[in-house]
This record gives sequence, structure tokens and C-alpha cells, in this order.
Amino acid sequence: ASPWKEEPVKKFPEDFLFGAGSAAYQVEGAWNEDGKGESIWDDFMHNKPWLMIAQDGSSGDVASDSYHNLERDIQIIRELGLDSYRFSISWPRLLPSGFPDQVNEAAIQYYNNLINELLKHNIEPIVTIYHWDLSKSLQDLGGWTNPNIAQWYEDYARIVFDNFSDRVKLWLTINEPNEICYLGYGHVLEAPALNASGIADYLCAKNLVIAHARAYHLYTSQYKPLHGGRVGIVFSANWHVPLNSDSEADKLADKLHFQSKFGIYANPIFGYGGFPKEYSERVAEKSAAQGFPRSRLPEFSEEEKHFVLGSYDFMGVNHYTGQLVTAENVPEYAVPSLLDDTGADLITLNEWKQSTSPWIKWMPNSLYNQLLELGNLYPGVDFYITENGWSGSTGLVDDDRVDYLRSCLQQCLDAVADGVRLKGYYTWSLMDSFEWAFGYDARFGLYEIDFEDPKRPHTPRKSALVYKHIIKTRTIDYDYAPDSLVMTID
Ligand code: GBH
Repeated sequence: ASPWKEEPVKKFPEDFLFGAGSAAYQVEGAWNEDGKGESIWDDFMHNKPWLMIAQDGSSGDVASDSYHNLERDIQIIRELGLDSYRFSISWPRLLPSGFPDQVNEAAIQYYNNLINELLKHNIEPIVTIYHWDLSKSLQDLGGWTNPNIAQWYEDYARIVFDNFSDRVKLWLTINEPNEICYLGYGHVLEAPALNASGIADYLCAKNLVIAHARAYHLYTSQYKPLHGGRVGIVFSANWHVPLNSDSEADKLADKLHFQSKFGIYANPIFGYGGFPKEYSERVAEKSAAQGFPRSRLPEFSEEEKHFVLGSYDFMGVNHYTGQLVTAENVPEYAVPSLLDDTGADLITLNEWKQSTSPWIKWMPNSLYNQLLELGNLYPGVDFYITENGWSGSTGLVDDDRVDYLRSCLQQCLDAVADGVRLKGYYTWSLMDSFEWAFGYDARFGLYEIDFEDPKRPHTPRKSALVYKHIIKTRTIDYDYAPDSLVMTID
């Protein structure tokens, strides 16, 4: 029975971490300064701009210019009163060649300054080791489809731990495997835009979970005994339900869809090991029928399964929305592809409020449902919501974001009351930043950034004041309305 059940929780526990997040390519800028190497996102923006959804010539070359505005970032983090700040380290900034033959001192300086400033003000850093900006030099060798990447990633993680693990206690190995593998290698929505679904995304999936496990074991054997921190991985998890709950076909489509986006990454680490059984069987059958001599979904050896299984201290979850899943009237997907293997179509309802991002609609109670599902699937696991947020446009009175934020935090409280071991919540994002293929069209920030101005001035939105009040009182006061949009450090 849950310790929470007897006394429904109205208040967030004192040790619950309230945070906000960012990612290196989205905020740092300084893409070619101080010895930084080229990443696959630099390459994507400079050499394949036609693949962008926002056709406005934007890129992350300067972004929110956090590399030159550390004081500003610390200032706004302190104004909000965050318990914790999530940021990522840029692999090519730290290791310009992708390999540890040279370590960039300027990068160590920048991240040291950031970490030290956070700690000076009692703010817990949670650091993503890899948030999508792979060194281009490693992509030229196949990137995440090359099994050697598990070793390259471990080498990189060792440099990260050597330099920062005396002070950073919370580590996120990799952000959103599904987006890296499916959208980057299976599709063209993200770098490296390989567009080889049903093959490259599956190779990536296996190599990526092994890379994660290598970093986990490295930390656990060599750094944890000295510093006692914790290591997790971040999955994207959008809520999903069969469109017709009486239909066996819809239920199967829903299951295979969730396995294709989440299970193939989570099951090897948190489940019973290896890829999920139903999904492996489906891809093996399809592959045979298509004339492939073996399944397009690679297998794990017993040794690999054992190595990966249980390689976690907690799970990070990025959650934004959800969909209804059906097997009816499924479009003709390319063959082979992950979508064809899955055989599902995703439906959203017109009555759900639409954000500025085409992919985010407000599906009622999706976060609560997702947390409950994960809590039931993986009992005993600690969770953090590592991203959750609402995209709007420019403007400071962001009432939709305020409503969404309050609702999602209420859903967190409800999930905690029902026994889910949720330890923290990080809103996405601290400030407006470069939103990948969507450029600067989608604004997620608690703070607005003026990207037209070379100084990148920042202004708090209403949601910043509301979040600050929630953090301070550790309750959600639905009547709270700030008198003015002025933020100061308490
Ligand atoms: C997160 O991904 C990322 O981790 C974060 O860096 C990012 O800033 C944040 O989302 C907000 O965008 O409409 O077909 O082009 C969430 C997963 C992957 C969902 C890309 C939207 C585009 C789908 N996202 N996807 S489409």
C-alpha cells in the first residue's frame, strides 16, 4: 500500500525538486567558438536547411546565447527560486574531434562556472550528457548505427565524470532515444535525417541502450563510490489509449505503438530485458515476409541483455501530450518502416486545445494517466518529469501556459497520492530557445527572449511568476495572480 494513500497529498513534499530545463544546442550558441567541434545539428542547419519545418533561415548558431550569458541564466534561475536546473553538455564542445584525444579547456571552464554558480546558490544541477548534438566526425562513421558508438560514448562520459562528478550528483545519460533513433535515423525531422526507418532506427536503438548501460556501469563502479550520485535516462512518453476499447485490433495497435516508441528503449533497461517480445515477433514476421534473411530488429545476446538490464537509478520522463491509437484505416506506410511494422494510426480530438506546436494538443489528464501506467509497469522505480511544457508565441501574458502548468502539476500531485514515486518536475523550458526543426516559432520559455536583438534580452512571462509562487508555497494556488510581471531574487 502506498504511504501516501491515508493522507491525500495537497502539498509537494519538501524534497520534491522543482526545476526547469534547457539543452546545449538550443541555448548555447557560440557554435564555432573557443575550439568547439561541429555537431550533426550544425551540419543539418547549415547544409540541409530545406528539411526545417520553420523555413525562416534560423539556426542554433547564436540561439539564446547562453554561452556568453551565464550571469543572466543564473539570475533568472535564482529569480524563479528553482530547486534544480537541467542543462546538457555539448559533446563536440567538450571533445572537438568527438574522441578524447583533445579535451577542450574552454568547455570545461564554461560548464565548471555554470555548475559552481548553481551550487553557490543551492541549486542542484541535473546534467544531460547527450541531448542530440552528436559530433559530426562520429556521424561520418555511422553515428548511432555503428556499434562502436557504445565505446565512444563511454569514453566521452568518462571525461564528463572525471571533470564534473565531484559536484554533479544527478545524471541523465541520453535524452529521448525514440527521437534520436526514429526521428533522426528513421525520418528526416531531426539530424542526421537519415530516412532509413525499419533498419537504421532499430540499429540505433540497440547501440544506444548499450551505450547508456556502459556509462551507467562506469559511473556505478568508479564514481559512485566516491561521490554517491545517481544515473538515469530520459524517455519521451506520450499517453496513448486504444480508440475503440472494445476492439482487439485497436488494443494490439496501441500496444505495438507504445512498444515502438517507448518499449524498445525502456524494456531492455527497466523491463524484462531485450526488446519487447510482441514487437520482436512482429518485426521478425514482417522481415521474413519481405525477404530479409533475418529480422531487421537486432537481437541482444544473453550477455548484452544481462549487462543492460537494471542499469538505472531512476527514470526521466518527458511528457507533453497523448493520442488515441487505432488499427482502422491506417495509411499506407513505406515498407519497410517502423510505422509499417507497428500498423497503427494516431488520432487527436478537435476539442483538445491546440498549442503553437502542431504536435502538442492538451489531452485531458494525460500526464496523470502516463505516470500511473509507468508506476504500474515499473513498481519501485523513482521517476522525474524531466520535461513538460506548453508552446505559445511571443507575448508575456501566457494564460494557456499557466493553465497547462497548474493542471500538469495537479496531475503530478494526484499521481503521487496514488503511489507513484515521483521525485521532481522540470518544466520545459527556462527560456525561449531554438526549437530544432521548428526554429524560433514555438516559444516554450518561462522567460521570453528577443532573438532579433543581438544582446538577447529576456523578460519574465506570467507563467514565471506563477511557477515561482508554486515553488515557494509548494502548493498550487489557483487564485494567485501576480500584480505585475516583475521578477526579483528573494
Ligand atoms: C522535446 O522533445 C525535446 O527533448 C526538447 O529538446 C524540445 O525542446 C522539446 O521537446 C520541445 O519541442 O510535428 O511531426 O514534426 C519532445 C519530442 C520530438 C516531439 C519532435 C515533437 C516533432 C514532431 N518531440 N516532434 S512533428
